[in-house]
Amino acid sequence: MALDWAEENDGQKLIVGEWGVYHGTVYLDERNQYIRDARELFEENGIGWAYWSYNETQTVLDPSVRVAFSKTPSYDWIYEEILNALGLLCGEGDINCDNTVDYEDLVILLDQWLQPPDTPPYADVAPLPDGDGIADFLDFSAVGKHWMEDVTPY
Ligand SMILES: [Ca+2]
Ligand SMILES: [Ca+2]
Repeated sequence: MALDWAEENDGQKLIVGEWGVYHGTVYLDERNQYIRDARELFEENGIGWAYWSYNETQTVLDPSVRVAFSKTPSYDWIYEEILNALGLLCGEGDINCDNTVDYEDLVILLDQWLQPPDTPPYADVAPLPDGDGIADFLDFSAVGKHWMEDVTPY
């Protein structure tokens, strides 16, 4: 419905702000899957997103160790699995951040071949940590290095 509206209104851009999953009622694995599915759906449809929140009820932090609303947060509080589901922490060569390097990553790379990063997921994954502004043989090498492997960033 919203995508139809955007298309009918000169391709207006959409953004989903402050979305997330309440940690108090949903198991971590289910939260991660929902977050991954939603983020991928947004990105596949060119929809911007902003995950909510940093240190509150839908946090990316481990509620068993974090201090809510702390002014001195610790990296040790972070659920790296959630950052991975958000596409913010991917294994080497895993362009679409689904923890596997396979044909889907190769298709994305070929679609963006010799182009700068434009639309996520970005094929410019090499050199680590943030790429070099173009999808080329360095990125192909990262995909080839882990071809058909399961990769996780943690
Ligand atoms: Ca992948
Ligand atoms: Ca690159």
